Amino acid sequence: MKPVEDVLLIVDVQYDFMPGGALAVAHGDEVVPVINRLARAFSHVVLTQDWHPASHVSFAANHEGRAPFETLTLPYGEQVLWPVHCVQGTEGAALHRDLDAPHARLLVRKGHHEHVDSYSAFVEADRATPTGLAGYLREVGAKRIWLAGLATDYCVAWSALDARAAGFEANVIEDACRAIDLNGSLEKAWNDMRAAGVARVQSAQIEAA
Ligand code: VGL
Ligand code: ZN
Repeated sequence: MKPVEDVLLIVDVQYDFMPGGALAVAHGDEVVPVINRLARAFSHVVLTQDWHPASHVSFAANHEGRAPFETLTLPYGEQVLWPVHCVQGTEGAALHRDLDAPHARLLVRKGHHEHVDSYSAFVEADRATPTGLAGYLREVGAKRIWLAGLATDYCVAWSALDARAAGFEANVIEDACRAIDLNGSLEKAWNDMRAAGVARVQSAQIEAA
């Protein structure tokens, strides 16, 4: 790891994605100790936090007669309708208290626009509105992004694809992630990532510099 060029991006390690949470990811809590070990190998760590208003367009509850995990066509494309999750300021939106990365430099909150979702930490689901993360990473000289967190097939995958699109090397640390796996989404995510040149790595391969 080069302190400037390698950045660990820790995606959405929040209570609503943990077992028992509003949008529980199976075994989501198991990423925490793996990520804590990884965080010690990186001097440059960035966090993301899914951060929706209660009125958010991605919530099934905000569409009359619609149920969670159905899809809806929105002006920017197909949107999965989710259970209400990660509402700004709620306990469920908080980062897991055992996540141990006190040296993290930046926290990117995403999904805060009422009418647009954002799985990606880089560009919102309208594929036009940047979060500012690519600009930040370029400005500090980052070259390689290492991704961990939740969920493999949504926010991690979209972030990895957009990291590549923004010109960074992207590496998804598989055992530091867990998936939602809705209608084949996990297999599709790995296929899309492979096609885009995203590397699939394991945490044991990563050594501190
Ligand atoms: C996520 C679905 C909805 C994620 C966030 O963090 O992967 N998935 N919002
Ligand atoms: Zn969300």
